[in-house]
Amino acid sequence: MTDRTMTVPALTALVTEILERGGLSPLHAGALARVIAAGERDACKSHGVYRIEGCLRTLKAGKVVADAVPELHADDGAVVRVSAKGGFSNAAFELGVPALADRAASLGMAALVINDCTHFAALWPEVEMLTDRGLVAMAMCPSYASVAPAGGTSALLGTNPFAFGWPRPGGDPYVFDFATSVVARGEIELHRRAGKTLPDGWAIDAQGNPTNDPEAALAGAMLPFGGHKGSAIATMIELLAGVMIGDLTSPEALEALGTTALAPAHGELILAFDPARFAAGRPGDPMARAEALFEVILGQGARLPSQRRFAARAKALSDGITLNADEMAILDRLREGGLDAVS
Ligand code: NDP
Ligand code: PYC
Repeated sequence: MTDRTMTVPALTALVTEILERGGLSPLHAGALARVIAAGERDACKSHGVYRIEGCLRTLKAGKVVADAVPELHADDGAVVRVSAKGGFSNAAFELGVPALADRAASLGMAALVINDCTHFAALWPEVEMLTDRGLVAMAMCPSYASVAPAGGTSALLGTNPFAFGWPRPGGDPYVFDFATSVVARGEIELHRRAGKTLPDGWAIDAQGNPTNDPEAALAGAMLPFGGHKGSAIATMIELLAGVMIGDLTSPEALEALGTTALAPAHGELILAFDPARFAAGRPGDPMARAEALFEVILGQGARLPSQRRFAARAKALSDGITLNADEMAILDRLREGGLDAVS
């Protein structure tokens, strides 16, 4: 088996085929394949093809509904709800976006609440779907207890991702998307697989002592980014995207799942704002003022978040995506063996 380069549509089709072979309905296989292929396209390895086996493992364990049909509940109000009915979050998000965008355009702001979903994905594809519609967006969700609160000794909070997007006329949006742990848990797993030690400050072991060993980190706890600040933001996400929307917090999600080897089930909260409505009557065009701010950031030699990702995207769209021999071997094994090939 050697490295292989393929187009984004070819990788999307291959991942769709693998997920359908594993038993996911075409609705879910397509939605998952789009975000997984986008992860590879944008060089976001922690949420690329490496996630396929975890999704199939979750399916094999009976912890996600393979053919769930998400249900939309929207009225004239600012809160749009989608029940994922125990399926993956991605199709539920795609179902909710038109109603969320419509409500945000007519009310100035709106929220999409997704309940009862299994969530494994990066959030930037979601905020980008909203910036593509001219909206400012935020997305957040719990995960499962795997991060110690600042000053604490054991896993309680999730790696709780938070993403923000601001549309930029004629260009890529301003987007950031990060775990509220020092890194995503996927990075620890990728270090373990590569036999690499962890940098200082990423994790503690099961006894609460600092560790550089990925195995000990997975058995212990990750640390929040920025000490007490990341810890507080992660806690806010437990409150807003867990407690407030009547869904599971990260410790509850871990208790329900019983393991961190599968994708967790909980809810997600997405907020959308129409910037023109917020700025109405005030001096200055918000889009132009934002551009001026970005220019000063870049003028200092700093880079904007997602710039690396957009550069990787441009390259992948012109040259294709290259997967290494190990990644291709996993894809071939899963395509041939379906759920029987899931380790
Ligand atoms: P990273 O630390 O890799 O990146 C965080 C953000 O910071 C990105 O937007 C990145 O842009 C930006 N960035 C990085 N370096 C710089 C820099 N020097 N200057 C300006 N911006 C910079 O992300 P994480 O490891 O924390 O998270 C990775 C992914 O994992 C996220 O997409 C997140 O949604 C996902 N995740 C999902 C979870 C879930 O439960 N579903 C849980 C936890 C994480 P760029 O990409 O261009 O480098
Ligand atoms: O990378 O931390 C992570 C993660 C948890 C659930 C999905 N991704």
